[in-house]
Amino acid sequence: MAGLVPESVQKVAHAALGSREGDKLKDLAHNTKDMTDKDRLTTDYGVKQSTADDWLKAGSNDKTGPLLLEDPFARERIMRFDHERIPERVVHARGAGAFGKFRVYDGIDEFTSAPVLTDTSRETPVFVRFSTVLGSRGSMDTARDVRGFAVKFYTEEGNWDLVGNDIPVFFIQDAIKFPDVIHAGKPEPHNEVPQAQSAHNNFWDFQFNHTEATHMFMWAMSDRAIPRSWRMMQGFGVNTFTLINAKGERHFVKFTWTPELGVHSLVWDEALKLGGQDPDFHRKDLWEAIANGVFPKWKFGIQAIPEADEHKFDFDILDATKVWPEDLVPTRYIGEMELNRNPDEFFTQVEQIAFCTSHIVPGIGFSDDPLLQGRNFSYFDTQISRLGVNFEELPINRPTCPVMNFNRDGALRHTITRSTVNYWPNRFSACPPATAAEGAYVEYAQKVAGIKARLRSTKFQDHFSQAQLFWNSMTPIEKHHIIAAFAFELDHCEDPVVYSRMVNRLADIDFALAQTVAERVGGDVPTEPGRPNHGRRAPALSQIEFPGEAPTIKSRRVAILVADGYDAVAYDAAYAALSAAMAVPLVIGPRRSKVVAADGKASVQPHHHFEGFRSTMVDAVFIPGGAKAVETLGKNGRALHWVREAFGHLKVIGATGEAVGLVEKAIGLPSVAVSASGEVQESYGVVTIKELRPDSLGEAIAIAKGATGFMEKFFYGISQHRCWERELAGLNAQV
Ligand code: HDD
Repeated sequence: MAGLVPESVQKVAHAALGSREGDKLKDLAHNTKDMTDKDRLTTDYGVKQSTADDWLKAGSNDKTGPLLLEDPFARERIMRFDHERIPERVVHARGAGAFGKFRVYDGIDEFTSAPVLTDTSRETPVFVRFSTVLGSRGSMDTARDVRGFAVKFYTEEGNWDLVGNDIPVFFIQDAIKFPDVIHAGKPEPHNEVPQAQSAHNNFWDFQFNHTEATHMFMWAMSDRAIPRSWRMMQGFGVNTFTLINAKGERHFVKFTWTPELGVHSLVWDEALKLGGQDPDFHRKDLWEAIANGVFPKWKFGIQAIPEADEHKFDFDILDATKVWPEDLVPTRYIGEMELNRNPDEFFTQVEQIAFCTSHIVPGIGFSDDPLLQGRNFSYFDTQISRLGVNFEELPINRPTCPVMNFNRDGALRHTITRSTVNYWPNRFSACPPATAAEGAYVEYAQKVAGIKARLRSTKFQDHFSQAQLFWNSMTPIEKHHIIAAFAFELDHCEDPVVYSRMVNRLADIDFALAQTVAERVGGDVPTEPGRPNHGRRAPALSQIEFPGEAPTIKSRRVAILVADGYDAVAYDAAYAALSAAMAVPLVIGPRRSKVVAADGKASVQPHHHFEGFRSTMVDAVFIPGGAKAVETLGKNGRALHWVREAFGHLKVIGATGEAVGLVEKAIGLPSVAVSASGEVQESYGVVTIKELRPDSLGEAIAIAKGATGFMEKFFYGISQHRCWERELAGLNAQV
């Protein structure tokens, strides 16, 4: 029955069933039921029900009468409903995810014996959950926050959970501080305000009181904290792990995911508006991309340091508040992950998935990173409170390889293990421990020596060098955004102690940064730097300078604004070219019912109307000409706002014929040279031409710098995500 079971899900699922990727799908099939029109309503104990509408009553046709408690059907429905919720995650409550596959293409036998990272013929099924940290389960997707990036690899040797973030460092060095950093960031205890925001007194009070957080809060104020899409974020394991090879040699490693689509962010005003206009923006974005077959991909990279070199750096490589700069330890990309299947049911798959950093497979190990070791305790513990002690038995969590042991009982145990013994050793030699040759996890024989004390090594005490490195590595635009972010955040702190101390802390990073922010938010403007800036840079930290992949507009949403009398030839040409480039053209009109073209013959049914859908939800805007259409749009305040707001958010705007005048009217800036000349013209990301005809498109549209055609220039602009020159020139209208 069409629509009852999501089609996109079935399509990919069937394609994958014959492969190793399909192993998890086959496993899940044991617990998956499709609801069909052949099904009949039953109770949980299987008895068919005659109605879902009326509680059993003692009454008559004239008098309804009281409900009877004896009604088992009604009681079951209400009781089940009353208990539908489980505790939301104490952090990262808001999120969504998808299934996919991972394959290593450059096996790293020299570092590890883990087949998931060495066997290039293997496909490993994965489930990935993305999240925000601070907000509760119903909060908005676009809040300024760190994003979680948690990957469960269902390997043939057991589950490996790599539970990372989109920012490579963390606020604290030692796990014992986690409750403090989270309490300070979550809504304040007296009034539970604010929701999903770091812009409040307690968050910044904590940051000031913990100099170790300095590096991380710089990242959190950068554009990394307002991603355009989960598909356009990097992911980082953050902690230092180890890899052990077949010879028993150990390396320290950090893991990285880098997206095929480049690393891109929203602009802040847009993120704020989307929070209200489309709070599900990120989860819908992921779903839509997968449903449309534009599967997001990430390259998987490692940075490796031989055990013997552990102390060769001026930072401690086990300190999660530090990156390993690429000029010292380059990233080697060795594999690729693709997400290609949306979940069937949110609760049983996304809500019940349980990640544990302690879940690693042979060939991978922990390090003495004091944050990681605490995490290894916390995740297991939290799953017991969220899901119960048998959480690993839930379909989404259980491994695709055999599981057998003497763990027994507990709430909601449902594996039935047939055996007369439940202990080891036993007289039957049932279920003995495995040998190394059989693939047992054997701990690395690490030498441990020292005193028992609550200590942190000396190198953990440097809290500023890398905060400066990060700031120095930003482009002018990124610096501008960070300043604006501090100005916003500290403006929301009402306690002068909080904002004035924080402004002074900024002087430890950069004098000019501190001065500018102080002027905006109040507090004493610092008169001298807190400490000298070492001046070093690491360009790979900048998301604008980060070496990108080939430019693409795949999956970018492009609005085409129409009204009655639109130029159908330009519209058709643009629509076809966008679809061919795998972008998502969205037609927006004054109404959702049919809009007729200038020739009186062609027509289109818009996907949305100007009020219902906003410019914040698209990446670029195209307006075909047509005198009557443009006249209508020019009188429509919301349509004009659309163009002005898209311009203010630095989006590329394409206009042909009469529509060029509309753009001029909406943005009203003489410095943006707009003209409907015969030639293609481009000025600060506004691309114009007098007439767009299919023959002016060329055979294939090259998305490359320096291209000359109208569509090529428009596409290249979109592929660059935003027109930063517009912002640098101070031309973005304040919308
Ligand atoms: Fe954590 C969830 C990432 C430090 C304790 N964390 C959680 C999730 C992500 C991270 C992505 C969501 C997983 C999911 O989608 O279900 N956490 C990190 C990173 C950290 C980090 C990258 C620093 C390197 N976390 C951290 C510490 C502790 C925790 C230091 C405690 C000592 N984190 C938890 C938790 C959560 C969690 C309370 C809540 C829900 C869950 O585990 O499953 O145990």
